[in-house]
Amino acid sequence: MFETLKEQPADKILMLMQAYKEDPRTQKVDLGVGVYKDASGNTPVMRAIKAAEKQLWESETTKAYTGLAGDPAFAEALGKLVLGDAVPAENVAAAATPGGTGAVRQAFDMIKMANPKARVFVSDPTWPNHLSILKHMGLEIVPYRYFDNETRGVDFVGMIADLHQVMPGDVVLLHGCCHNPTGANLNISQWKAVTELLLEKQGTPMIDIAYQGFGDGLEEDAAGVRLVASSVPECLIAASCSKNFGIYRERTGLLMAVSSDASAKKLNQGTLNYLNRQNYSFPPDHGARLVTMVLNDPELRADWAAELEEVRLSMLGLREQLASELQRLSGSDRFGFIAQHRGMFSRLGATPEQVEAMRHDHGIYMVGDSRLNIAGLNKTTVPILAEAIIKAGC
Ligand code: PLP
Ligand code: TYF
Repeated sequence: MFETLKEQPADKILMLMQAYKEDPRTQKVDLGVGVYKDASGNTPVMRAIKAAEKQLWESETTKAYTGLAGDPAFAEALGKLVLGDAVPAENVAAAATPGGTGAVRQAFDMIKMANPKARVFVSDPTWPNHLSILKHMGLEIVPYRYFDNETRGVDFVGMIADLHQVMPGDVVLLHGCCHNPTGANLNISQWKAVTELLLEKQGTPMIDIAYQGFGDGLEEDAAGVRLVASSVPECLIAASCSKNFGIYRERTGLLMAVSSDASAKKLNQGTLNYLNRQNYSFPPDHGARLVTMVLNDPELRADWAAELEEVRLSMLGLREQLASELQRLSGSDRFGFIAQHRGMFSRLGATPEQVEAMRHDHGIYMVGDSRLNIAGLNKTTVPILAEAIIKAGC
């Protein structure tokens, strides 16, 4: 029967990862997949995570099942990290999921259960997995303008104009911070304007937050999510711990369904539990447990926050170095946006031919849409990239 299956398109980011590995050149730079790398190209296990793992190994007495929504202590700790005091805990239903992707998938499933005709508004561009999962699930996708190719900032006028099409029962997917793939983000007054528009149009926000702490800081990066969650009658929040806890392969995420009064929590919680059970029963626990331990132990938490801050500042330093190197080589400020963008990614705005030329001539691997992972750089490779960008005619 399987001969009826069709070839499915591969993930371009993951394909690029493979192509990089297969490139025999020694002089090559991987700016593809969104994984943090230190100056020597390693993706370290964070100190607090290592310490928590050691403690866990010594203290864990059982690996019996947790609950369908995972350990409630994880939901509480991560919920608080994301939402702060923006909404009372009684209004938040939550379920642990396999990574942020799992949370995104469960969120779309919950939307489909509630309203199979929901249209999901997504930024143009967005993380390719958003589109691929929505397509797979048969939910209608409506792109909204987001990136201004001239300024490389947010096309806010276009975004607001497109979100005027939202109708009751529709969902608007927003990136909580550190927009993937562009690096261009809403400021807080723009978040306010979007929130007001969604209230007016009665659209439901869904926020995907996968890089809290990678942009302007742990609290700053959550400001938009908190504003939305405290203003609207209901919203969904998909949070990932892959990047900010460096536990990519542990598959740790949380889906939260926030409502404006506690009465909806029971129904939302039951739905999240149900959805987990349909897909994998109990979510993975190891990463979630480490995150809970780190967040609930003042010493581990302080060390984690300090290391995360080092990571954030190292990426900011690379952004500034790259922007100033490009200013020097081009004699213009047209690459200033690189220092303005936040998070791991920046979209350069190069053509696919220019991206290919940088790969062919200089061994520089970035995603075809000219997204580059800033964390793939170090002080030595920044000038190599800057020269390649200028030579490619960007
Ligand atoms: N959402 C966005 C926008 C992402 O960039 C990512 C990737 O890291 C995720 C969600 C989820 O990642 P993971 O499933 O590895 O937690
Ligand atoms: O955008 C990225 O590079 C990260 C990692 O199917 C990623 O979000 C990439 C592709 C994918 C899952 C995760």
